[in-house]
Amino acid sequence: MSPVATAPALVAVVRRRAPERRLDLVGIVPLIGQAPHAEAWRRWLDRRRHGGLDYLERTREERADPRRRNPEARSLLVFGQRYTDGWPAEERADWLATVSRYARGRDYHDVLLRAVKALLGDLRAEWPELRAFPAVDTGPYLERDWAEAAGLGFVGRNTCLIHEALGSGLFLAVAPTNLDVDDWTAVPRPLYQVAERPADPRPGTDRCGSCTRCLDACPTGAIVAAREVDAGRCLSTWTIEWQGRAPSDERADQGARLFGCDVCQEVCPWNARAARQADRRPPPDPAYGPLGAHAELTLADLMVMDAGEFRRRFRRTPLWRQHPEGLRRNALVVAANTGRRDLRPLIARVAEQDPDAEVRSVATWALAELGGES
Ligand code: B12
Ligand code: SF4
Ligand code: SF4
Repeated sequence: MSPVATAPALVAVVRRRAPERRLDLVGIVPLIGQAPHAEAWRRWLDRRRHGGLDYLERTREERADPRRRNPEARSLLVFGQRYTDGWPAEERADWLATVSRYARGRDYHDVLLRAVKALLGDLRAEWPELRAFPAVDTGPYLERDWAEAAGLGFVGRNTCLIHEALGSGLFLAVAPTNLDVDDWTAVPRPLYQVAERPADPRPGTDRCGSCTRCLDACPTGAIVAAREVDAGRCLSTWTIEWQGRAPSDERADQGARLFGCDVCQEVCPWNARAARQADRRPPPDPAYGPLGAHAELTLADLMVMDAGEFRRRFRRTPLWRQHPEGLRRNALVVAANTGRRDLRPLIARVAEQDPDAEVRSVATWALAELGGES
């Protein structure tokens, strides 16, 4: 039997509990069809935009329609949690400045999932038959598409989910559930938000307006069209997802990006606006702030970090998604691209002694970029 909530009862529990759970956005949609942009998703795969991320292709139809994986689901809860409030100017000068802002603290898979499970526990206290299957990132769901449908924000031309007050520095999670609502028309979109949005002077218009800053600024031209990223060209894929190889012709485009890329969010006016108004609301969960232990490290340490040290340092952080070889390779590319001639003796040693052939080859390239052996 599916539990049935009234809209006011659902709103009451969510609005009372979400702030305690440090969730910034919560929404719900009835699960009565495919994801709203399922066709755009299929087209994206057909155009081979997934950059070798084969797990996406393998779950093609499950992602298009969550009822395939969860036949008993009646609704989909969607959650958002800030990791930064807008995009305040970069103050760091150490290696962490080369790491995307989402990845400087604790692993969001753990932090957000814990918060979501806690809120689901709150809901279960009210509707004991509630069954829910929460997923952060790794489930076969088009999280941005559902977040937009549930009223958490809009999908910008950079493909990010943007909340009009909070910007796009948000993680998302979803949970298919067996919860039904007696009157879906009475459900507010979203159920809860930590910050009110500005009144929209032009309802119904494309929130990006005539802006194309993200498309113009992307270092690799990965935003091939509005709301279409070619993952194979995205620096986020190169630096986080691709373990063995680094595209040799385009290493210079990586610039000073060690892990992930924030350019298409840094230039977004919605994030500048969010940063200006950040003092009007509670700060993001401190779990996403830079970890103290990271301060002990330097770029040079990363170039020679072995698997044991990598595990000790990064096990519960987003950097764990890479392999130690991938991180060493990225550190070498950053050293070359930022003109770190002081690191040439160390890079020469890596070129000779690193156990990984790809890392040795990138080190040789980096030495050449830096003006030969010292
Ligand atoms: C694969 C993946 C990537 C790939 C591909 C990204 C991409 N744009 O497709 C790579 C490795 C490049 C990547 C990079 C990043 N990612 Co990522 N990624 C994912 C993952 C696992 C799947 C995304 C996916 O299905 N892509 C396929 C495309 C087709 O889908 P989509 O981008 O979601 O697009 C949908 C919407 O655009 C929607 N849509 C809505 N309105 C409209 C209107 C029109 C006209 C159209 C055509 C489409 C459309 O339709 C599309 C299909 O449903 C999700 C988690 C998840 N399970 O959803 C995280 C996720 C999208 N990533 C996230 C993050 C944080 C990032 C990075 C910022 C990390 C970084 N700093 O390096 C970058 C951002 C780069 C970018 N501009 O997208 C967050 C996004 C949060 C947010 N506020 O949007 C997610 C949701 C993870 C999470 N749980 O928080 N990512
Ligand atoms: S994350 Fe960087 S490389 Fe990827 S689309 Fe955005 S700006 Fe381009
Ligand atoms: S930079 Fe401009 S076009 Fe890109 S997502 Fe932001 S508002 Fe939209």
